[in-house]
Amino acid sequence: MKDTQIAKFIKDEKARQKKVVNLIASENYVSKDVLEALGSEFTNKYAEGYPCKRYYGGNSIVDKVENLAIARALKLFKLTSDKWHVNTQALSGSPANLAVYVSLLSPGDKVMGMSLAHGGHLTHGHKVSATGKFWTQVPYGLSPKTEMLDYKSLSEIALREKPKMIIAGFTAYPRTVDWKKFRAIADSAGAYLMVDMSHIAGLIAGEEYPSPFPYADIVTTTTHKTLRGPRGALIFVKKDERELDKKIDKAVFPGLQGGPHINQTAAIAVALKEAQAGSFKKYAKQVKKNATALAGELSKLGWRIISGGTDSHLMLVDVWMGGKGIGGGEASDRLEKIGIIVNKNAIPFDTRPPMDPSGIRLGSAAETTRGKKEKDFIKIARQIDKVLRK
Ligand code: DSN
Repeated sequence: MKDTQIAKFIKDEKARQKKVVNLIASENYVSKDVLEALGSEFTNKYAEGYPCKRYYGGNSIVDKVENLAIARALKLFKLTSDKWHVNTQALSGSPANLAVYVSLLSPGDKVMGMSLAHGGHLTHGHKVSATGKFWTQVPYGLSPKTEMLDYKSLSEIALREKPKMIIAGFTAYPRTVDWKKFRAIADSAGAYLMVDMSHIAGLIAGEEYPSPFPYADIVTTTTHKTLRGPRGALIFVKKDERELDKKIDKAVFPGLQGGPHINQTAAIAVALKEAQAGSFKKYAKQVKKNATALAGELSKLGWRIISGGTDSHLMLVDVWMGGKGIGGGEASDRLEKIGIIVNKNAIPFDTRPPMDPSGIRLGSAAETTRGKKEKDFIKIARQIDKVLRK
């Protein structure tokens, strides 16, 4: 590369990534093939529109790429094109979710989503997000007793508020979600059910987490977390007489975006193929085993794990422990000093501010990609314990 400044930054970042222990639950390490596709000549191409319906010439190869990405996405999640449609063009998770709002709802409609403080995402209707400014969030949270989803209370909220859409799927909820119960709740309120499976997509692909597809109307996902692809998103839409698929496509383009990033689509296609391999199944299994080992050891060492454990790749650790410990901000800083990268995170019913909450969120996906096993995660837990003790 001729640009020596950027070349140096790339080299430095590569070295940093190699050196640290990465426990950011939403990050992962992609393959060389994914990087190659992302850095390919497809970045030069404008492709506004959809396969065989483009506004620019020269898209015959691009069409093949997008069609292949769609076919691989369907295959990975055991879907067929007569029942499900896939849009591969949303640039990342937030625009994908916004496209769902724009296509299914009218401004001001009620959307029932988990509050950010309990593990929902900004785009599930939080007031600082466009989704909370133009639509009305009906928030739900976790049970104060179990710190888990309480479907009875969800059902009561849904029946009382009659939201037009219910969102299931979270950024900081470690437990298994009962999609079937969400479907029943959505039906009782006459609401669409949207599942945001961004965090757990790789676990679902590896059959380590229940699939939401038998129950959801729409499933969105980012492609760069447990799925281990490039940054990007997919929107899966159930095909039926409501023709939601056509609405979603229109909302993405021309509603919210111009030309898709076909280099990104090509890289997503590569990742989707990688995720079909037997080795990815093993990976997903190990991700869960490693998270269980990390949570188990931290718990043994006296740290409070929110909800008592994890059924996925992530966990929330209460490092404040009602004043006996330290804040999440300080915890994250202390850990970074010894090369362990985490993010500070609110815990349910947190009494501390978002910039220095009571918890940290830990995930096992990235370090599992680097080959770490349970014994390594037990060692990491012991390092964390040593550094976080007051
Ligand atoms: N920032 C992502 C996460 O860490 O979960 C969600 O957008």
